[in-house]
Amino acid sequence: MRKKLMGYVGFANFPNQVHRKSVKTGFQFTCMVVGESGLGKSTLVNTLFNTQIYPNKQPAEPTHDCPQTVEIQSITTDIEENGVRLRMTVVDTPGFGDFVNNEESWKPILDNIESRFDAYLEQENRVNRRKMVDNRIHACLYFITPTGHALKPLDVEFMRRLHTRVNLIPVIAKADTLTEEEVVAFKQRILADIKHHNIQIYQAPAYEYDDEETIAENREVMSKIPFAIVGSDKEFEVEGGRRVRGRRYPWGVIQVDNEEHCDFVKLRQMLIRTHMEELKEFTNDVLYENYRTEKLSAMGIQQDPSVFKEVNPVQKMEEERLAHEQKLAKMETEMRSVFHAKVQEKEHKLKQSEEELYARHKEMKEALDKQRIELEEKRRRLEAGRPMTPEKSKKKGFSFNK
Ligand SMILES: Nc1nc2c(ncn2[C@@H]2O[C@H](COP(=O)(O)OP(=O)(O)O)[C@@H](O)[C@H]2O)c(=O)[nH]1
Ligand SMILES: [Mg+2]
Repeated sequence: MRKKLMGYVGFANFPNQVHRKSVKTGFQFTCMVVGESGLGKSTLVNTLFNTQIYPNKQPAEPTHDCPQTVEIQSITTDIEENGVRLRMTVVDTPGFGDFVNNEESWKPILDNIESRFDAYLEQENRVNRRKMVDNRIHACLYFITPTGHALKPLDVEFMRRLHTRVNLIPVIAKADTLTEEEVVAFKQRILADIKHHNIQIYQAPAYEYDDEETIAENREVMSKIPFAIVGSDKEFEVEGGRRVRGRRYPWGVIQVDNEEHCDFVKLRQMLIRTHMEELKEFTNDVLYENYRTEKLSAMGIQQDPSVFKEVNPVQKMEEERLAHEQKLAKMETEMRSVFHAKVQEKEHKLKQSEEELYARHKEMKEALDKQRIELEEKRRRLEAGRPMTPEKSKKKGFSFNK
């Protein structure tokens, strides 16, 4: 039920308070990148934040012993833009898919994600919860090899294992190696595979109170998934003397920040400009919450339903709506009966005055008739030649001389 205020109260200023608080505390976001070696993960992260988060890698010596497991490396940087601070953590997973047998490549990554949930859960159970550190992974960019065919078993396995624990955002790596048509066909094939395997990739919620522009923008961003991306931290000069980030080929420069060349801009827009909070919220409210419930019930902790009566917001809204409707209906019937009574009263009054008028009319008519008869009588008497007394005739204005 929406109530209108009679005057200014001040809570229209809430968004400003939230704004001030957020700017003061800063923002924090953790993103994971997963994909086989050499797909451009490190390059993309550098491109995304326009900084050298990762130093240029020196290729390992041929004799160098390769690590036998997937490593998890995390780098945190503070980035500032217009006075707003963002603490960005990128979790890289070198070694994923690099082995002869990649069957369990997903395992160390899942373990890492869950141990971050555990750490958060442990903090929640502490006596002092004032200093909570949120190291949970808010988004996972999964790099798909630009084969132009379909998802590989490794891709399907990883996504199937991880989709209930993290916001999966699939991206087509090195999209400059595919033609425009190949990208379109590959995207369709990837989405079909994802659907076939019942994999839940990140889906942005739509809000009915968003303005049309925002809805259209979100739809546009979502329609690009899986994002076909090109990464580069090198700049080149293009015609017109502009310097752009891109990759140079004998036939031209592919521009990272040009939406006609790749979906990099859309990916950045979604991750940073439009959906960062959304991704964090979904991680906290759905992914983490499910993990927590599973974990606690596995430990034999059960919720007493009589103590925590869960409130279903949809049901509650429905109840409120019903109550509101009933109230409206009641008000309507009341108003109708009042109206009816008023009309009846008015009608009654009208009828009464009509009768009165009619009675008066009758009375006056009778008086008039009576006078007419009298006059008639007098006239007849006159004509019959019965003279009147002079005084009387003068009074009446008659003249005998005539
Ligand atoms: N064609 C192409 N090459 C890329 C792209 N991004 C990175 N590379 C190159 O791929 C190689 C591996 O990149 P790197 O970021 O180290 O990959 P990582 O192992 O996934 O971190 C480097 O030589 C990059 O220059 C891209 O979008 N297109
Ligand atoms: Mg790397």
